[in-house]
Amino acid sequence: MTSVVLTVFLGQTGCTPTYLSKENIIPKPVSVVPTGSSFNMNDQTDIYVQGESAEMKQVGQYLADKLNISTGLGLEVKSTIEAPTPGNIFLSISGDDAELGDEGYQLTITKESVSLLANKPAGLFHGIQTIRQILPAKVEMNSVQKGPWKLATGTIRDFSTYGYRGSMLDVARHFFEVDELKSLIDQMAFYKMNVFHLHLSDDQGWRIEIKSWPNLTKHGGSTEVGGGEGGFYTQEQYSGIVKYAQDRYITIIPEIDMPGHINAAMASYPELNCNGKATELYTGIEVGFSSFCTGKEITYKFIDDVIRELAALTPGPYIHIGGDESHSTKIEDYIPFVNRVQDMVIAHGKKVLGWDEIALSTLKPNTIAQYWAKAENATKAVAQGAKVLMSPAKYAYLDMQYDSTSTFGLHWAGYVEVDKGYNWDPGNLEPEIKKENIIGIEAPLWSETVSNRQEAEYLIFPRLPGYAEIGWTPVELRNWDNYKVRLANHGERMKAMNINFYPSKLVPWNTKDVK
Ligand code: IFG
Repeated sequence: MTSVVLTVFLGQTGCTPTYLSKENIIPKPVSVVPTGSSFNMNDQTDIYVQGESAEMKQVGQYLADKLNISTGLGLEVKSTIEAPTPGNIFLSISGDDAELGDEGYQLTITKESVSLLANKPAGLFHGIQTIRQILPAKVEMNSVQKGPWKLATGTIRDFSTYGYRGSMLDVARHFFEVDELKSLIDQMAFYKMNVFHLHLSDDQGWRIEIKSWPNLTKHGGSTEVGGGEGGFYTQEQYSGIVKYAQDRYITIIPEIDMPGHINAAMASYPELNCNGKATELYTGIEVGFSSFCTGKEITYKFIDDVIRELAALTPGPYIHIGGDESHSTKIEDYIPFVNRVQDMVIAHGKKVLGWDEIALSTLKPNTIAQYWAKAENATKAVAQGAKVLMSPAKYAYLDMQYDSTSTFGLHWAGYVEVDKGYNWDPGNLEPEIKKENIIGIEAPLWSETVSNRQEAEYLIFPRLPGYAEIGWTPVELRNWDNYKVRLANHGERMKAMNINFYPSKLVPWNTKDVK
């Protein structure tokens, strides 16, 4: 009787610790077992990491940095061999919890301690995002906020459904500065996403320095859609972006789109053109008018130089070769071109990703087809034994308008409101594409209609957390009515993170300000 009374009493006074199962975690964890009490972080709390490795200390420091700004508690990171004294946070690695895989974690919170356990540091990093999300939203503010800083007690066991959970930013149509990319990387990390695909070249711009072909950025990077000044990443800047992402367990996949979407290169080097004349720079938004001269050997020398330099800047396993909308390349030229370019990427030690049209060629064993428009292409890829990356434009294209009134975006694939972006299952979308054929999901943002972080965020949020959940959470645990309430409670977190999200009318936002 006493315990019931106690619970009721606490409930009435409002000091009942929030129940772990009532927290608004996105992606939804696989299992949450609440125990109904709370752990109170205070200025005696520190973060202990198991062992002396630099990576463990770096993960611990990431958590400390995320918490110290807003709590002012001055959490320090310390090394230890065994569990620390009560009142602290403990990050440790175990090798024998197979179900968690490389990215999963177990978070155990009692009144006395917070313990985060994983097989790999990546799992600890993902568990840290969950810790952030079960603290009050004001923890994301970038100035000291009043406490208390309570964590509801219980155990969370969590791991991902798909290994590839990504987003893409088209930095070719409009150029985005390094700090804008880093901001998006931070936001993706918060939702446990682990791949960031950069669309680095297109008709309107070439955005990555290639030392053996300097005019690509000098001339080809000098403009953008609408005629603005464009821009590009030096190899040093690009390596900085790769490291920033890697420190957040996010893999960068660079894309050089070919043989179409290649006007920026054709404008930069006359010798690449069949007629020996450079094309004009292009600042419109038409597609399909450009093509490599697939019959000239210099084309393959060029491509090999580009892939060699890009591979040296890419610790990740993939280089994306594009292959989409090659309407100005004859199919009898397209197929051998894609076959040959796959071999070049592999020769430089990388695996190939390409848009679904590449399935018209002979896919090499590890090549992945990115399904965006034609299911029959993706089905051809599956028939060749290839894996498919799911980016169906009518559900996952972040540049699709929310509805006919929304400010930015296009609508050639239809309108994608927040519920439509969430309410689909990659493994049951196309009859021929089964879950076992799917490597994961990616939500691309094409930038014809957006040119800076605020405009991009209007399209990316609040849809991105939904794609993160589709990639992470088992489909049996997902439903829109439950998700929209959790998303609504992320409104104050996105505000605290200064994210310019679209306030969809389909989400019951808790409009109270962050406090
Ligand atoms: N399709 C083109 C993109 C971009 C997009 C805008 C792909 C693979 C339409 N190719 O999507 O370059 O223009 O929604």
